[in-house]
Amino acid sequence: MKDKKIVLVSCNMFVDIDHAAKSESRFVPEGLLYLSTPLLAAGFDVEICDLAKGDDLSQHAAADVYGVTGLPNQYTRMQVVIREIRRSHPRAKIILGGPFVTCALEWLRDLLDFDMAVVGEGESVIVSAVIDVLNGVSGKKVIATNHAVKTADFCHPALEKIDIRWYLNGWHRPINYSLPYPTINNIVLSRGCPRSCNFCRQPFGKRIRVMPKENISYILESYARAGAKSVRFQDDNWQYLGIETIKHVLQKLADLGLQAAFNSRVDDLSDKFLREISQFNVIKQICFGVESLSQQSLDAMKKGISVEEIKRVVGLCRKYGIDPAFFIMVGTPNETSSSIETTLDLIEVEKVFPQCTFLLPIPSTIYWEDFLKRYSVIEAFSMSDGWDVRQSEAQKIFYNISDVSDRELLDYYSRLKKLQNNFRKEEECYEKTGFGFMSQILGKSSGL
Ligand code: B12
Ligand code: SF4
Repeated sequence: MKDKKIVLVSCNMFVDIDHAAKSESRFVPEGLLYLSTPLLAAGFDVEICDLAKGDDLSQHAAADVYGVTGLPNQYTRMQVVIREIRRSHPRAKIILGGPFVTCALEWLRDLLDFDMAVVGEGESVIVSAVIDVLNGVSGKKVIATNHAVKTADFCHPALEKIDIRWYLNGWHRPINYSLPYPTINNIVLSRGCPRSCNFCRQPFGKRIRVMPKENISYILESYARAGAKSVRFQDDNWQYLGIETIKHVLQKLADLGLQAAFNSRVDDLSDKFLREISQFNVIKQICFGVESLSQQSLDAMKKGISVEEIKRVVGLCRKYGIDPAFFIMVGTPNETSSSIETTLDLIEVEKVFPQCTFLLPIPSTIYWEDFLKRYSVIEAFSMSDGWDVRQSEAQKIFYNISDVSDRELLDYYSRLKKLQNNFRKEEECYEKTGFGFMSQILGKSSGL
């Protein structure tokens, strides 16, 4: 088994793209790096193929096993990758995993061609899964890991398997205006969320687990050594890390000269906490999963927060010199013309960065069940691919459960996008050489 080659594939994604400069934001394939570590320790030859980077599957010599990951709007791209593997390497085995597979296997099982699928965290089972498929196990076998990684079992991500500098040289996302360039756009230090917002299907279960401090130091030191000036933590809620770990992270950031942003719920953020963290002078922005400023919407989505709390955290952040940013979902249930205007007013007056997307029904949520009353599973998956771009191009909302018309939601979305421009800074330092690749992606995206 030791001479076997495993290629881990991440599908490409369209997140923030600077069409004028022909550059795109870049995201480290973190999940695949955590899978690589046990595979390398078991003696396998491991390669990462990141299609967002312009990697071509054909550049990777034939592998014995391909592991393929994806997000819920990558169905079409996963399908293309799987077909390509089956065509060019018919004897190779395919293992699927990742957030999309974890919430949608029930529907993907009949639609995608694979040998084995892993539901949940992959690092504790990937070696045995690979050995099983190499020994001939097939037939779409499913392994459910039940959120198996315990704090003590967290391994280091195999950062040596990627060119970190490439990930640093992408377009500085508009939301990164508070952070110095270059930025690592995604680091996750914790797993699990005990809440139950009904639009969400985070893949790590309800039990919170936080990485050991030593692992965190390794990750931050590696990125700083590669030239990062800032990092964006993507934990669902940074409060879950606990104050001891948070202080360790803040001290490490200060020692390494890194600045940072993190995500938080509004109800968990106290004045005392902000006072403590602001003493380290490294946190420049906090992003809040606000979704909507309609209390009716928030209640319908079981978000468990109030409009007053949202307004409160904006003031708190300003008090401590930290920029607040909002994640907004366009088209939430019960959204009205008046709540849209309230949201836009607050964002404009308080100068809050609005990161926005149309509400996407995620498989296994009540919205997905409802979406499937209107479309077939294949239609629903295909529509999700390029979700925002396709709706803007079609000037049609694919899933409108708000109390306003499609036209009003499209107008709301474009007004939020325009407000983002107020934060835009001219960056001359990012790579603009991705022309061939970008035009290829953009061509594909407009043809979707
Ligand atoms: C960072 C992040 C992003 C980054 C992308 C980072 C990246 N390189 O993938 C950005 C900002 C681009 C992003 C965008 C989106 N995201 Co996002 N994102 C996250 C976030 C916050 C962390 C993901 C992460 O890095 N986790 C850490 C790594 C270690 O975990 P992991 O990748 O899941 O990998 C583990 C397992 O999944 C598994 N695994 C992964 N791959 C494979 C492959 C194999 C073969 C195997 C065996 C196992 C396996 O093992 C890994 C180790 O345990 C999660 C929230 C969360 N709690 O997960 C949301 C999340 C994944 N995103 C989500 C969504 C919906 C989106 C968007 C579709 C939002 C939108 N409407 O536009 C877009 C899609 C972008 C696109 N495709 O064009 C949802 C997905 C829901 C679901 N269950 O599928 C999540 C869970 C947020 C949520 N709570 O709803 N996202
Ligand atoms: S939206 Fe955030 S707080 Fe709500 S369940 Fe998902 S990860 Fe947890």
